Amino acid sequence: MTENFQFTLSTTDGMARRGQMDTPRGEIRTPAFMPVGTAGTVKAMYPEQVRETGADIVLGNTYHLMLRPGAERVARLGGLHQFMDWQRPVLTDSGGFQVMSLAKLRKLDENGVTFKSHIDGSSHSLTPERSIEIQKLLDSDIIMQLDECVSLPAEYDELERAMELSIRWAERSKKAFDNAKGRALFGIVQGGDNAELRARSAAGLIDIGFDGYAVGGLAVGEPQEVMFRVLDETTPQLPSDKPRYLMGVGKPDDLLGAVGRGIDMFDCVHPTRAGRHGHAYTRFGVVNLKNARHKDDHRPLDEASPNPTARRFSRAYLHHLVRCEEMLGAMILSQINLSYYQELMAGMRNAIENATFVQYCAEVREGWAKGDL
Ligand code: PRF
Repeated sequence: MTENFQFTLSTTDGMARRGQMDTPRGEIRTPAFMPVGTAGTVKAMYPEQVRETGADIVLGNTYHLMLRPGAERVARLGGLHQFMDWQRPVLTDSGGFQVMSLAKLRKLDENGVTFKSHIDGSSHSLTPERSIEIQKLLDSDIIMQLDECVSLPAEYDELERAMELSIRWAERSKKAFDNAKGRALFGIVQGGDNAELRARSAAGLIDIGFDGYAVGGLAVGEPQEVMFRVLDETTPQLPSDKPRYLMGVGKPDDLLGAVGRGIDMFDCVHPTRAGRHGHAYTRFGVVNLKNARHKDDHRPLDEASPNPTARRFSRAYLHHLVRCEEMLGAMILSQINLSYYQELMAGMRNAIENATFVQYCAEVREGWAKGDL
């Protein structure tokens, strides 16, 4: 354990990196996948189950928690870790991205964003300073700057305006953060699908100086090959001694491709959301348990899985739970998907250590290509 946030890079294999973040609340092995715990819960999972899947850190959301139950209330109740009883590190997103995708009547200007809550229509505002204040009240370990994410495709002028605004907000965020002891502050690179804007964004953030650098503004409507091209152009612009976080990504194949392009951290609702919709991730790809072909299938999802839950229940039973919209179906499939994601991250970390990353990715993709059944 350490008093301060620290990132150590231990090995590289091509562009792929194996490292570790040390925080007062524990270590985070990288490449890392962070399950999303939007409202102070990784949906349908007990905190100890989240840990058992292999997660070192979870993500929380400024936007949701400021509206309900309120940041000041969480602080009075002892902070987010105490509130949800997850004692390991938490990263919180800054709120801007969620305002843009969820809130009503949004208005964005130089100072920040004002919006009406999607829950009760009440008015709120979020500035770079208030976002940092909320994330401190939540007692977040890794704090994100407020930024503006533009969905793709977009015009150059719009991407440039949002990127430059995000740099000015980065500067204000850094000032408000004020080197809070034991916590980290990450800047967010914007610039859409434009290499020159991405380079200017990275340079502006590096000038200000952050504990880590996120790549935002991807997985917002562009094809995977565009996202990969932007990563090829962007990660070489970032300091090699700081963690790099690709926000809101992704599916298993995105994770392999992004780690191979120098990304260290990910978060995504996909594994838990897909689970709640009856989709299971296995070594042989995605299984849609809603499908009638599973009705009489007594076999488990994967009899050779290292995850006991994936060996335990028959496909017929999982199909039944999903068809009946039983809560246990969502619980089991969320556990299975998060376990699969963490297996994949552990496999990549191990492969980087052994300098077999490319080979590992090929083997994993071969399994997916075989398909289920
Ligand atoms: N900015 C922030 N959060 C995000 C994104 C972003 O660009 C994305 C984009 N994939 C997901 N979450 N602050």
